[in-house]
Amino acid sequence: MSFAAKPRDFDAVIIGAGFAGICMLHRLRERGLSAKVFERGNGVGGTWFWNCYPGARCDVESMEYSYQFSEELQQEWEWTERFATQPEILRYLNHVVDRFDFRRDIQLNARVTSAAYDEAANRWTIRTAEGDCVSAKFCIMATGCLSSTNTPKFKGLESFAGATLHTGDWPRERVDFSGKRVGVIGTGSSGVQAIPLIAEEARHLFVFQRTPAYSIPARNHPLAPSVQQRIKADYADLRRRGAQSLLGWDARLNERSALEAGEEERQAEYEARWTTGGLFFYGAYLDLLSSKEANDTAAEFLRAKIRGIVHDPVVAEALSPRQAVGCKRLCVDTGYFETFNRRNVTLVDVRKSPIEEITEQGLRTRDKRYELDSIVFATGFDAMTGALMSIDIRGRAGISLEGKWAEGPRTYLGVGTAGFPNLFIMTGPGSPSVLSNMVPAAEQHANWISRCIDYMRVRGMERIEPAVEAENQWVSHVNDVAAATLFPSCNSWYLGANVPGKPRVFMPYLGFPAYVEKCDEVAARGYEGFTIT
Ligand code: NA7
Repeated sequence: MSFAAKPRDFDAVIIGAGFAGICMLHRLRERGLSAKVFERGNGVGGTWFWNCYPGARCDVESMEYSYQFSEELQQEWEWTERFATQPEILRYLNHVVDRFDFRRDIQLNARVTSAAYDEAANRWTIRTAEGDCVSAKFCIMATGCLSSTNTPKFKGLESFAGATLHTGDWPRERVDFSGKRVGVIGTGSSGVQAIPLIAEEARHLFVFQRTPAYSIPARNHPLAPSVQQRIKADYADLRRRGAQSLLGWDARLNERSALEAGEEERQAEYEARWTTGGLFFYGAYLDLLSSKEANDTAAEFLRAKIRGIVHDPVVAEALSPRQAVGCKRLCVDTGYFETFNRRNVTLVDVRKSPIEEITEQGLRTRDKRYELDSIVFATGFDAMTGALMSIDIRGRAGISLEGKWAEGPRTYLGVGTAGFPNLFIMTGPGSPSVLSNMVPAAEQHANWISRCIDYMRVRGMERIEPAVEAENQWVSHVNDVAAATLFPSCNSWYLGANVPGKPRVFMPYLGFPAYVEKCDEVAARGYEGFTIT
């Protein structure tokens, strides 16, 4: 049975063909529902399509950053490296789309501009900038958490005569920096990955840093077939360990407190994590993200590493973060701090001397002018809400999502929002999303949403939307969980603090296992907290 009525009507429209949209399509298709995916890029992949800057690489290990919905797929795909590069992830997603014949339901180069709910018809009307107009019973936002780029509105931005680039919207063709004077603004994960490679090519690289980043060496290496075979022999075990871990991937969490451990033991633990490389550092101690005193021990360890790598003590000091470790997303690098020992690299501390304007020739800080041929904005994203807000989403009685979320996003479980029936948000604010492993998080939502649709179909139900009280309680709970951690103590994109004027609200939910349990419980109780008719 299908809900569809006319050819341009679908059971569901999915907006976005990244990891989330693709597995959502799979789940709907296997139920025989009609679905259409709109994707603004001219390829699938979402954030992995757009972020093709030099050095772009996932910092969750490849074997865990992949789909679980098909055992055959899990078994047949061979990752080549411990941490996959952006091109390899894009190859993987294209393989998935072809292998399961998804492409025929995905319309590329289609930017959705509006989605409006018609109460009388109980249908959503979805329009694109290219002139498409379709209707659907369910509207599913798979628009991604990091897909709307943030370019600070510097004075004179338009006047620059050279090339401007953004890491999150990088040209498809190779950019050649050889012989060029390049400025990179921003030292978050994207800057940290791109800077070492741009430095190797550029005549001179100026790094404009506002907040120094903590970064752990990736220690990336080719993935030996024997290692893959061992994991594949019991893939479910790795997936189970991931699902049971706070962050949704197996961080090998040490259950001890950093403060219980003696100095020697702590140094050994941190050293072991540093040597292993990657985000395992998060798992060093249970209280790293909740106790400032515990966190200080890790911060000092990481600052000492920077002092040990960077030859010039003044530069090392400028590169040393003061915020809590992990408060802003921990970075993972290959040769980042070493890059500042190169003679063609200059660190510019724009916290001390802010960027005042972009000029025709380059950039001017309060104290100095820099002549540049290219400026790379590694300035991040309007995270978690930006892509949703770029679409005019209207619910019951024409209320706009933008209006409803003016003081910050409000959702129930990050998956629905009161006043917007039959609208599902994948990895939305209020769900673990960016504080977990995005691929299992997206799949968990695809599974939950599709089972919810099953529940409705079996019972002849037509509408689902969160009850306001349930939503209010959930928003408070998300904030309470965050308030018990060090996350609110710095200006991160988790809080929207990187975009001037954005409400300061902690958006993701910390705790993948607790979240999954809650979602399952809600479903088992007949979608408790939702009004379902
Ligand atoms: P991030 O982590 O938001 O980093 C953006 C960087 O740009 C960060 O260093 C910012 O400094 C800097 N920035 C932003 N605006 C300005 C202005 N106006 N002036 C100077 N510097 C600025 O984005 P990424 O793309 O690196 O990473 C996003 C996520 O992708 C990452 O966390 C992973 O999950 C994958 P600030 O820290 O705000 O002082």
